Amino acid sequence: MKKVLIANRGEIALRVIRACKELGLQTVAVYSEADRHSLHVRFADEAVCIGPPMGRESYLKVPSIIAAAQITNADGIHPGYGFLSENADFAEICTDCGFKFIGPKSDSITRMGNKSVAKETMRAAGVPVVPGSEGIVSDVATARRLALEIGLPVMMKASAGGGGKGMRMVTREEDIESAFITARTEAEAAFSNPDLYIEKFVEEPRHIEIQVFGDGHGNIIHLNERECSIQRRHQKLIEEAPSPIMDEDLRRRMGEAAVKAAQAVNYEGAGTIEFLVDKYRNFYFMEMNTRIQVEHPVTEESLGLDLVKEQLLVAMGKPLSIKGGVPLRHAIECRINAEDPEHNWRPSPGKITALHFPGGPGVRVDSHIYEGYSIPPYYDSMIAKLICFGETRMEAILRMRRALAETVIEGIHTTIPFHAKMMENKDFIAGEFDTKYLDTRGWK
Ligand code: MV4
Repeated sequence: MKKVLIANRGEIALRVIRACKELGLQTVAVYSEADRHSLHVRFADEAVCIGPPMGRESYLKVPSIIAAAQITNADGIHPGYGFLSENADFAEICTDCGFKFIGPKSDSITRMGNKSVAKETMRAAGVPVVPGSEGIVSDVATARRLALEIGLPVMMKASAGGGGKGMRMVTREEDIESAFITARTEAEAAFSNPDLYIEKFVEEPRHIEIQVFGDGHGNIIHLNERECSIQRRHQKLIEEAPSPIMDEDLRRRMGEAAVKAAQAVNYEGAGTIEFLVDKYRNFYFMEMNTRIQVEHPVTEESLGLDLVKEQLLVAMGKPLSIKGGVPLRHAIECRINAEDPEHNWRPSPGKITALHFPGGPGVRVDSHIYEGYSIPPYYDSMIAKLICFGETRMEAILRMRRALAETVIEGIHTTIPFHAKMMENKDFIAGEFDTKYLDTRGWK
C-alpha cells in the first residue's frame, strides 16, 4: 500500500492523513463542494471533488469515491467513521475494484450490522447478552408471551437499528401489543426492515465499550475500556479511559468477552464492542462498531498508542505491533460541537471569527477548524475533540478545566460552556453517572 484515499471529511480525515504521513504513505482527499476550503483538502497530497454538499451526493456516493481512487491510483481506502465506514457493500466494492479497504472484511460488517443476528452470534460464542427473545419476534402473540416471560419492563429493538434508533421501552402489560405494532411499523419505515427482537430492560446502565484490534493473522487483542455514559439523545459528549467503575477483574472479564466477540466474526482491524453495565456490574453485549470511533483518542492517550497508524500497518499485512495492559494514564475527551447548549443544543454553523486552542502538558486537540473557516450546515456538528490526560482522573479533570478556559472559539456557539460546567459537576467528579444522567437531570 502506497497511496491511501480518505473517504471522509473533518477531523477524522485529518487524523488519517497525519497517520499516513508518519508512515510515508501518499494521501488523496475527497471533498464535496462545501468542503473546498477544508484542511483535509490542503493537507492531502492530492484532492478530488466528488460532488455537491449533501452527504448522499458526495461522501456517501460510492461510484464517485471509487472513481476518485481509480483516477489517482490510490491502492487503499480509509473510510473513517460515519458515512460509508460500516457499509458492507462499500467494503466489498472496494475489494472487488482492487483497493484495500482499511477495516474489517465485508462479511464481518454484515454479521454485526444486523443487531439480532449479531446478538445470536454472540450468545453462541459465549459472550453475555441481555436475556430476551432468541432471534426476531414476528407476531403480536409471541411478542406478548415473550415480554411477560422475560418480565416487564422490556425493550423492543429493531434488528436493523442500532445506536439508539428504533428502540421502544414497554412498562405496562396493556401496551405490549400496540408498542410492538408501532415499533415494527417504524422499523419498516426507517430501515426497510420491520424485524424486532425483545430483551429485558436494563435499569440505569452505563455504556462501557472495549476497543479491540485484529490483524488477520489470528491475533485479536483488547485495549481496555472507554466509559461513554455521558450522552445526550444517544450522542456521546464526554468519553474517558479508564472507566471510573472499572477494576482489574471486571476489565479482564469484559476484555475476554470482547476478544471472543471479535473472534466470532474473524475480526480484522480496529473495532469496538459496546456493553451495557448494570449497577451490580453485570455486563451485556449491546453492539459491535466495525470502525475506528470518534473517541479512539482516549484509548490512545491512556495506553500511549497510535490506533490509526496500527490500522494502516495491519491493512498492509503486518502482524499487530501494539499491546494492551494496565492503563498508563487517565484520559478524558470533550466533544466540542457547533451547537448552542443554552438553546436546546440547536446547531450553530457559521464563520469562526477568532480561534485559539489550548496547549501545555497533557492536552491534545483533534480538529479541522481554523480562524476564518466557515462550518457548513450539512454535516455533523462536531468541530473539535479536546483530550486531556494525566496521572489520575482528577489531574485529567483539572487539566480539562484549564484547557477549556484557554480555548477561544468566536463567531459561533459551542458546547464548551456545557463541558466547563460538567468538569465542576460533583456527580461527574465522583464518577457517579449512567446513560440517563444528562437526559433526566440536564446539565445545569
Ligand atoms: C438498552 C437499554 C436498556 N436495556 N437495552 C441505546 C443505544 C443502543 N445501542 C442500546 N441502547 C440501550 N439499550 C436494554 N435491554 C438502554 C439503552 C440506552 C442507552 C445505551 C447506551 C448509551 C446510552 C443509552 C441511552 C438510553 C438508553
